[in-house]
Amino acid sequence: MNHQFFRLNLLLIGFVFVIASCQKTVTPPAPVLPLPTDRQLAWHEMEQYAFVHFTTNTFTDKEWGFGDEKPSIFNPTELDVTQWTKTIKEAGLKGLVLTCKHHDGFCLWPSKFTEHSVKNSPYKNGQGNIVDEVEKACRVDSLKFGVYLSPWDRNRADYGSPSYIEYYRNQLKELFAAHKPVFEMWFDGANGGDGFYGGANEKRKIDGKTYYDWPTTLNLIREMEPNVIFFSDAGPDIRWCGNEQGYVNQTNWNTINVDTLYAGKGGIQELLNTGEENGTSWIPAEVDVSIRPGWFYHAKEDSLVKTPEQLFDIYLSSVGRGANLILNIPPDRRGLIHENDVAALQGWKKLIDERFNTNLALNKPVKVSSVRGDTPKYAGETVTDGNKETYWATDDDVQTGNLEIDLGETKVINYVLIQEYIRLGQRIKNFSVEVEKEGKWQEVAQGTTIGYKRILRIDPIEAQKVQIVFKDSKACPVISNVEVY
Ligand code: FUL
Repeated sequence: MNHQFFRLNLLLIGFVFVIASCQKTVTPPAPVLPLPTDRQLAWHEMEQYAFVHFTTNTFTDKEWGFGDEKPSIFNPTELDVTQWTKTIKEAGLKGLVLTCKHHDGFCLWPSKFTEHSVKNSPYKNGQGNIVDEVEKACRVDSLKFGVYLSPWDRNRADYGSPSYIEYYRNQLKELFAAHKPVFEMWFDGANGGDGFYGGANEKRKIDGKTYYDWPTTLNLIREMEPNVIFFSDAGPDIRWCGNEQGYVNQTNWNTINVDTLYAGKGGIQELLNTGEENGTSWIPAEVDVSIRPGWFYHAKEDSLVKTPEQLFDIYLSSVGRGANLILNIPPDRRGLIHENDVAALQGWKKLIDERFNTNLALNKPVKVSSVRGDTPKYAGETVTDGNKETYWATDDDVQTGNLEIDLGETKVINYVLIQEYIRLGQRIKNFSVEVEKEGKWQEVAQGTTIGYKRILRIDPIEAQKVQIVFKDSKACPVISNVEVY
């Protein structure tokens, strides 16, 4: 009897042990700091949106208005903001940032703090409000709306003195009270010195670091719009990519040291272009580039609109390198996006749709070098399940590894897309893409960082199996998605 009881007990203990080990909880990888905020994550997911430059420059054929332009010259005769938003939406862009005021100081809304605005222009006999019209059209087309308000103002007599800062803040308050939500606020660092300045016609120098007292201004806006993303050369939410040609470096860290940025040391543009592996802040890059040579519309540039193929290259060197793209599309003097620009955008969208039409890796089996805690939660198939919230990870002490995807049949491969689960930080430093040829692995592409998204173009090659080899990482790899086209 005793003996039997002992055996029963043993059985029970064994059973409990089996159950416990089946349910063993494997902790998620520890985050690699710094991490993106929720609003930065939402911004990453937008990937691409439009910039719209429109002001008196459109009518004077200038890029930087001096500030002495008469509001009477601002006369778009066929302005139709719904044509802008329709074009932008159909191009696959997710938002629109409008130059509510550029360096010339002319306001596209009837600001109560200045006479230098649409209210003194022939547009709608001074009754128009282009900021409002654009914002409303964005809502109709489900585009997010963003604001550009140039800190440098070549029209204002008091530019350079404390009263201008009050003026600037009043305008921000005016804009943010009237328009909600605003997804991005673009602070332009340009400050060329000379200007009209209420008739002074002189050069004015300000100390960009102290004059604007940015912390106070940003707090003020943040209180009105908690989720707004601030763009400037140095962040705080997103950074300039260091050029206006349409690319970030192949190595693109979302992390950077704010100290280095503000110190304004030599090589700052290069630094902005790459970020810093051990940067202490998450400040990802935004690539700003115009569809034309200039930021504003000039008839002489009608033949110089970027081709769909050029725009596609820009897509790969911005979104395809883990940055976001803000593509400028400037309306013409009629107040419409020119036919050539519309055609280029349509062609570009067609290329993207064609080239990324069928994800050959979707729901395909994945063999991996190892799985975190040997649990299905972190298995290889998480990268082909079409769900960005699930991810493959290895144990903490494993910082290399590979994912092998079987496409099921031989296909021509042109692009490989990889995403890190950046909610846990950016990790990968070095990787390669290989395809199986006659039983041997052949390297077809190699890369450094991944971040939110990395797209590699490869010379078209036929293969059934593709593998990604992670060679170096700041911590265990955490990969949420792989697509093959
Ligand atoms: C620059 C400005 O000076 C250009 O005119 C344009 O607005 C561009 C986006 O930023 O700093």
